[in-house]
Amino acid sequence: MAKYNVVFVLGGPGAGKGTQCENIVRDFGFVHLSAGDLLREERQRPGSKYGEEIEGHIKNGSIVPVQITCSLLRRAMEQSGKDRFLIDGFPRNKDNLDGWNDAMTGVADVKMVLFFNCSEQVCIDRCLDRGKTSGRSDDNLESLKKRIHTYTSSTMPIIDHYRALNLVQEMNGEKTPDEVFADVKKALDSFKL
Ligand code: UP5
Ligand code: MG
Repeated sequence: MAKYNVVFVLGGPGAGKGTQCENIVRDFGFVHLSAGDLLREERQRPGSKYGEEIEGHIKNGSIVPVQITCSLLRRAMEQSGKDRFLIDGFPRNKDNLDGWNDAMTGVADVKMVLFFNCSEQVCIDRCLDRGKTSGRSDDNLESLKKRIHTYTSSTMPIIDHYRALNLVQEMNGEKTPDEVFADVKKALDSFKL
């Protein structure tokens, strides 16, 4: 049996992944690891070799090479001392998926994928609204168009891959946060880890 159990949390930019992960942590006791947050921390870390490379990808809405992201995730998993994780915003493309499978098969079992489905316009409106205060270098229209393109062309096929494995629980991410969380609860209750 693998050491870790993992739920991947996917959806477009601003679909509500982070918001719902906070709710899940409160009620279900997972450790929340946002790949984007880990990359933003690594970007700021003095002495990091990857700072500029990470910032270039974030601004462009493109995807950081999996060796960087997966090693940040793995280290955070090991350092937590826990065994159940919500991995938010990863894997986003085939490189991510292959790198994860190479490094983590036998170490972590992917038990479920929570997918927050949200229209492009709602995603854009939410991120632009958040951009008024977030300080994120990618919450602007130019970056958002690229983020949406990457999501559609590279991340949707990963969701489809997990759908074919019957692991995807799809939520309508356009409902209110409380309504979305009610759906999340049903999905997690029906699937005992
Ligand atoms: N909000 C949330 N839910 C709402 C609801 N139901 N109704 C109304 N409003 C709602 O929410 C976004 C905003 O919407 C907030 O203001 C919230 O209050 C409101 P949030 O929960 O933050 O959405 P989330 O899906 O987490 O959006 P986020 O912008 O974080 O998603 P992204 O996937 O774009 O960002 P992430 O941080 O994961 O990645 C950023 C970049 O890092 C990527 O573009 C990429 O360049 C890089 N990256 C990698 O290269 N590899 C990785 O593995 C991960 C990231
Ligand atoms: Mg997020």
